Amino acid sequence: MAYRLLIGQRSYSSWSLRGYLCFALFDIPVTLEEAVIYSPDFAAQVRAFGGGSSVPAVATENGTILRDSLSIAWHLSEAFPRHGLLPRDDAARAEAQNLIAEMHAGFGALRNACPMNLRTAWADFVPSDAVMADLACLEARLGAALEKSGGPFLFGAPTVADAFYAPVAIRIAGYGLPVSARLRAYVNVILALPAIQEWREAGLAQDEEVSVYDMAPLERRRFPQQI
Ligand SMILES: N[C@@H](CCC(=O)N[C@@H](CS)C(=O)NCC(=O)O)C(=O)O
Repeated sequence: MAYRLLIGQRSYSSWSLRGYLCFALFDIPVTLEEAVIYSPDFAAQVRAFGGGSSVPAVATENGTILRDSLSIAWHLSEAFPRHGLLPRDDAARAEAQNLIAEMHAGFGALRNACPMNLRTAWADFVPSDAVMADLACLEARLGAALEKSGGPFLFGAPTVADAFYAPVAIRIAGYGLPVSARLRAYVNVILALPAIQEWREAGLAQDEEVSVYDMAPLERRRFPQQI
């Protein structure tokens, strides 16, 4: 089946990255098309693709449009039941679905305070109490999954849960957020994924800086390969 995936700038679009990883981590072929977030053409680009008002969006071979990262994940997990998008074990699959839903609906303080940025890291970021509360929740949720599975991914092998938490790992690395040794090891597993490295390289090569994501007066640092 030939899928088309509409994404925003790779350096910045965390939801696009989640959508992309739902294909890339499971070797599901997809053709990428690009829209430019914060450009005057963005709404028309998404409309021309057939999407809603945001990226990612997916067009299936028969023209069905999936206009949200969560519907992309559910569709692919049903269309490719043998590709391991969700854990096979019933309890693990239910917990993966919990984590995916919680990421999609929550962690607003962390997401707002620390926009994903694969072009640069920021020095001396001071997390607010609300961001620290999100980090504590991440420690509890991801820590429990990693302890149970033994890692290196949340449920042992990569699943959609890792696709959904990858941008959080990138934020932890980019803003130097304080995390446990267990979470740091998980962040490093995500940063080392070839799919993440290729995505980042492509973004560095072609994206222009978007001022909305500038965290000045924080100082820029080279984005780390590992933390
Ligand atoms: N609920 C959507 C959220 C997608 C989203 O907010 N995407 C951002 C880019 S990361 C976007 O398209 N922003 C531009 C806009 O909404 O105008 C999903 O999960 O796919």
